[in-house]
Amino acid sequence: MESKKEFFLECYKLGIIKFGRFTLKSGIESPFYVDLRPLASDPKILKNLANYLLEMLPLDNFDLICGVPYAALPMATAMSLESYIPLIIKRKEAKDYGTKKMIEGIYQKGQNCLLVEDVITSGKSLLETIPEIEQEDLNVSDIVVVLDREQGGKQLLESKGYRVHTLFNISEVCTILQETGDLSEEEVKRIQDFLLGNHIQFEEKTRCSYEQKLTQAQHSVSKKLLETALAKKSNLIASADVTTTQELLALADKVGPHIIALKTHIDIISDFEYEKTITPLKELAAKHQFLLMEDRKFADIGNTQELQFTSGVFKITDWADFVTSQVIGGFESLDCFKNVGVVAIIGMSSKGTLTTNNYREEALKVALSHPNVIGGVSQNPIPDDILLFTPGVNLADSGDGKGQQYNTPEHVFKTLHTDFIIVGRGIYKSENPEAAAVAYKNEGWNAYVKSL
Ligand code: S5P
Repeated sequence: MESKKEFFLECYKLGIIKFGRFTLKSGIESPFYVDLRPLASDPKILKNLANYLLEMLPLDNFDLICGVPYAALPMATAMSLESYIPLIIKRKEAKDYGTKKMIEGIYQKGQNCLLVEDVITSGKSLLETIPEIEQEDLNVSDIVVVLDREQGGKQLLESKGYRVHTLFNISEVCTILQETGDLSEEEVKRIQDFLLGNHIQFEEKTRCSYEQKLTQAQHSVSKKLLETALAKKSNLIASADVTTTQELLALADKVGPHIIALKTHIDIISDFEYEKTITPLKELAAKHQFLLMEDRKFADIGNTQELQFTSGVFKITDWADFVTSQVIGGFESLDCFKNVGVVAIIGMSSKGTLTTNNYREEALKVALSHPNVIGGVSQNPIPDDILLFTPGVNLADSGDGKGQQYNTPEHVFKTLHTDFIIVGRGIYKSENPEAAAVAYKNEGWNAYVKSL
């Protein structure tokens, strides 16, 4: 087996400890959160874990093994398989029919049972579990624990005469993760403070204002968007998902004064003709001072994206100020968007989207490093370096029955620190699209100001 430290790092990769700001069941705020259940989903790790735990123990002492439900059940099972010590199962609640037994399996009075627990904090839950086993005339002398949160549990149980064997404790975990660069000195200090029982202060993360973002903005399109937002006191992008040129132009003229950009899906316009559709649209954009955002969501290799961007009937390169693009084709696939800003699709708003945590993390790396990228579309916060665009905003509905999921402007500004909201049907399907645009503009602006 590898060293204990290497083994811990393998476990850590499964996401068993998270650092940040968490509210525990008790209402206390903790700088870390532990959940060891993912360990059971990696058979090799689970088997190694069982052997690490067994290695610490005087095995001849035990006739039985029992895990505290639920997280420790697979651990206890794996230990039983590795050691041939029989397993018994403790129920969480007694059956309300039949035998009313609390313990399932084969055992005899007077046998000694090893108790397995995933995490020990104050020790109180173990002190509730032990009597339930002892009640069946079984002896408990030893408890083996995977992670000690070092909040008094070990001492409490030892003071009652139990031996507690712990594989990892949070202090050594911090040391390992500081060595690997996963934790900063400041974070470790905060965790130590927390373990000493001190009330710790979390910094309130504040959002950057449009003015601050404007001073940092590198790309001319980011600057233009931020300047327009400040001038119009609007962070609204209307999504014009209409299917005729006439509807598109009528909507653009009505909502134009209240928005910072009009988002198109130009390939859904059935009577598209460059001269009849784009030329007047560009005039309206100039008249009402909004930008044109083509939501093409490119998702191919660089060469194909370049052709889709510059050729065909739509000639997006000639008129769009910025476009959306997936980053699935990798960094170089974004090189072709030379004269526009790119908004990278980081996370989608639809139910069951494949833009999971891992995907978003990788997508962000591409987005943050590419000079053409001005922002990202996401339903999660993203770093302040780029602008956050959030669709899936609607004041009246929570979904559309086709997978779309909606939030309110207030929610996205407060929790995501979004920069711009994208509203489609909330505006163009409204009986009075202009009034709806004004309502979303005001809601969005007030929510932004409140979030500062
Ligand atoms: O994750 C996303 C990304 C985008 S760009 N979810 C989205 O809904 N969109 C787009 O935003 C979508 O293609 C549509 O044009 C608009 C939302 O429209 P609504 O009618 O649901 O507000």
